[in-house]
Amino acid sequence: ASIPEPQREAWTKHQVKGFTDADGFEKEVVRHVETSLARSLFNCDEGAAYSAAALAFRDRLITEWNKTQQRQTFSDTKRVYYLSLEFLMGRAFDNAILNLGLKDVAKEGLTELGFRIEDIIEQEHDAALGNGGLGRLAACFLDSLASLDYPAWGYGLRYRYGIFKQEIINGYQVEVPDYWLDFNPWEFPRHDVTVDIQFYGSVRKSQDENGKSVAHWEGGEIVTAVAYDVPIPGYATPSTNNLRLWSSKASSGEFDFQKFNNGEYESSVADQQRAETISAVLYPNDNLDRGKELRLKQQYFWVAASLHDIVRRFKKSKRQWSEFPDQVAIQLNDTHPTLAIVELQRILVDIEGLEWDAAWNIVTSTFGYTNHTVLPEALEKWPVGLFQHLLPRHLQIIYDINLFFLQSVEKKFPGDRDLLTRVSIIEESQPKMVRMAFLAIVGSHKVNGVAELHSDLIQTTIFRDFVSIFGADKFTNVTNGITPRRWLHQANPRLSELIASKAGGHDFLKDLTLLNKIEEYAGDKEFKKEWAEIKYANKVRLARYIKQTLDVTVNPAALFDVQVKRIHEYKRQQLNIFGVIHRYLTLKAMSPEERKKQQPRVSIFGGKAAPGYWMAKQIIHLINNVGAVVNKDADIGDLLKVIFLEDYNVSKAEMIIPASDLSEHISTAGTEASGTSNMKFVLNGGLIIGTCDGANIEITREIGQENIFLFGTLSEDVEELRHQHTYGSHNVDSNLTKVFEAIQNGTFGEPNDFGAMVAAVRDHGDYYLVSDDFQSYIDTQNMVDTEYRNQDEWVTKCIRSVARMGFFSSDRCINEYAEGIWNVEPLAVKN
Ligand code: T68
Repeated sequence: ASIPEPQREAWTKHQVKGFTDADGFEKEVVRHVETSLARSLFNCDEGAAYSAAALAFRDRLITEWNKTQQRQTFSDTKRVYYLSLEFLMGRAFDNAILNLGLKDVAKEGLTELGFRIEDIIEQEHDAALGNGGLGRLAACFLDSLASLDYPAWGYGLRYRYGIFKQEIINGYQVEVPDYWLDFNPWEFPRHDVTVDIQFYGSVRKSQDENGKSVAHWEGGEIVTAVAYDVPIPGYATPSTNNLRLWSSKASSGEFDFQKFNNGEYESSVADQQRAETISAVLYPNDNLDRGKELRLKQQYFWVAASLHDIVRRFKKSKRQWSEFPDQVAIQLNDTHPTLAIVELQRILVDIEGLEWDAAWNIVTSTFGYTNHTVLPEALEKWPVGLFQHLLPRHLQIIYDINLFFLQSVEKKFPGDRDLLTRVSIIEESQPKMVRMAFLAIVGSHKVNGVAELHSDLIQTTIFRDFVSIFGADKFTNVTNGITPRRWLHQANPRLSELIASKAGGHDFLKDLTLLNKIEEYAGDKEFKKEWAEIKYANKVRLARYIKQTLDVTVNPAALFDVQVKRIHEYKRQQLNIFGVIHRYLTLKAMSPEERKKQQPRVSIFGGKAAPGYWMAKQIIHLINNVGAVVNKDADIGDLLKVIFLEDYNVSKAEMIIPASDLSEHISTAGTEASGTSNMKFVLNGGLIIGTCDGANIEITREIGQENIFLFGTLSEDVEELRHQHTYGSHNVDSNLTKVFEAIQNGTFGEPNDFGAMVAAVRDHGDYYLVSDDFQSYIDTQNMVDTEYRNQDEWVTKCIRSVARMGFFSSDRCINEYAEGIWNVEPLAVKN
């Protein structure tokens, strides 16, 4: 309903312009304090100042957001929809200020109002709707999509509780719920944008006037999805995209009214609570599928609401259905949204009345699927019985998709029964299971891995048969990237300025390959001095934080060795802590004179364990116990400190990463699909110790092997070694044996606590090859010590590495998706 022409004058006259200077910003902050918050200068604490400043910037974003959406609607071009169950956004305030180019304005304004901008930024609660790399990748992609002016929407779930907060109590992880919605100025509830989502019920078949069979999904229950919109500002562009998150609530159908009127008040409230449960909590597992019914409900709820929204928008254009793939590209972030394939086929066939084949053509041209793991325990499978119960019509459609698919396979490879069994979307197990990755492959036109090694591995192992069936062209690689706005400009402002001073301004933040301009300063004395000063200052800040939170004093001049990521056996934090124990034992065995010659080190760990992952929790416990012993050992002093930072999250990453000298990316080769923090650490002037895994390989190619510390078994040798462990003899490395002896004689607390960790290596086949890689890990760490002593050469290596990191921008990555998978173009902004 738009305003008639004669009345538009008043609208134009009062159009919101938005502040551009400190004075204008201050005026808006004061207005929000006095009206939105109903407070005054007499009771404005930092929390209130944050709220008001955030509201002021939100207003700024919204005017641009509105214009961007209008521009996209009028231009009628193809849009990208990024479906992800996780968006690990972190804080929005600082990011909004920087992307709008108003940091100086905000700083000056807040100072004049009596606050320090750093303190105000710290008030914000992280938006933590994700577990780890997969969720953070989605957040970096949104930043790049907006910054590059692509017409794109994210679709996700508005969890009431994000990833749990981690507390460490007596060395153990304790989980605390993360209720984050008390005050969230970054979301706009759209109570008028709702979709009713059906669950359960049954399917009735009828015949239409032409004798065609039509399916009717009837009965069951309805839950309503409500849209919440989050503006996503691009950097140095007015483009502001939308992230739409769905929240569940009870449907307000007649049903509930009746109950209410009949006096069944309690049961009506119970219905409401049950409905709200769907979007209540993020599942806290990364790289693990636990097959819970509520998870499948979340997936369908979110996918069905999103598709309804997308289809509704398409229908407004009055185009033919065959043009759908010209208007819409949908990317599936892992298999979690795979039901979207089935849901679109259902909409087209059951509701819009298209023929199966015509519909299926549209579906497969629309979707792309990104795989993030080869770990078997992470590949999603759902029991057929659960589907039958929850989504009876979808199960029928899956069976039909599978039937036609298997028929095409039989035609191409006649008589190969084994092949049919291997590739069937339905696994003929007890109970039968739906294999979601296979469904995603069959229903998409492109399948990609997230780094070269990973993309090769999926094509030669888990999806090999599909390469012979569909041809190699369907499979591709898009190596992950990160946004330099958050991970350099925001997290490390001083380094960003220093680079800008030599790279011809801040253009490198839009075209990261321009970093190569700093390479000529890798030997420049003055530049190196400033570079080293910035690193030192970042380490001082982290040291201060460690003192405040853990009451441990660390020397900022020591080598800061950091491993921060989700705790997982495949990521091998156990290898790291065993290495630390070996270092401790070695130092203890030295004479005081010898010790004086050693390189001081601070080993810093951080990361959450999934609440049900017992072994990961034991690893955290061991790290903390080792710290408790080592950190108070007077023989050791500054030579070694062991720190476990509580509750690692995005905003802590922004402080930790710029303070690292060395970071660890030491997964068993072939297990880490890509890794993205490896890129963040190098971009911030830290070096890497790592295995030949994931994106480490391409980082090495870009920065040069002289600038990275690689060690360990190669991916192609892993299988053979595992086979030997199981069927041959398995001798544990002798240095590792000494580490185990120290653990077992009680040096680090109750030995029984760590029995299973030791046994996993010694007695149960050492699946992750910790023993095989131990000696080369230790040797490589010793090389690090030696090289770190030559600070001059070390700093040069860091500068050269940063200069060569241009490839790892998520902008490059998004452009590859746009060209190779989505076939979409940016929508230029005319002024
Ligand atoms: C990560 N995957 C990969 N999964 O482990 C990492 N899993 O190598 C890669 O860089 C990153 O994805 C981005 O491609 C995850 O983070 C999960 O968090 C996850 C969540 C739910 C279920 C399964």
